Amino acid sequence: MFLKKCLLFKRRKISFFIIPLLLISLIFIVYQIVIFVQISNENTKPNLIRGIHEQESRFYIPNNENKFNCIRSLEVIEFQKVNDDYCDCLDGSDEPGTSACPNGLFFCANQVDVKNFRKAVHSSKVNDGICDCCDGSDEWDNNRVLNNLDVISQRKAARFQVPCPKMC
Ligand SMILES: [Ca+2]
Ligand SMILES: [Ca+2]
Repeated sequence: MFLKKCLLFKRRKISFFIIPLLLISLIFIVYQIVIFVQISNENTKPNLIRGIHEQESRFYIPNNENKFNCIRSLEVIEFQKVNDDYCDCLDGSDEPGTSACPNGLFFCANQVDVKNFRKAVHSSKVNDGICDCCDGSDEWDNNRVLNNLDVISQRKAARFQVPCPKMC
């Protein structure tokens, strides 16, 4: 009888330590998995600069001297001048995400055309207050135009102003 009680007591004592230890281990393992998935996702995502086509992302990596080579006009500028809202390259390639260059193109973040290419809009349409990309990515600074139409008029015209509704 005494031996049986001793065994029962030992089992309770062991379970008293084992269950919290298992729970802590489980939480630790889940935490490690979450961290691993986050790191994996960050490494596989291309580091896209606003407004560029992903096929041109290889051009938007600073060289060893932290410079950017204009894609077609071949000037070399400081990499920090990319998307600084001032046109430095003759071809406009340093301003893919702003309206600074008159000859630039802005690629919508989540919209493709009928040929499954990312939709491009002229750089003059970036932040002009009118939603040209269905995801509103061309209006990233959310600047409203002065004379905002009511929503019904916008729907009738099938043209929307900032704030852009999700249309993708
Ligand atoms: Ca620039
Ligand atoms: Ca626009």
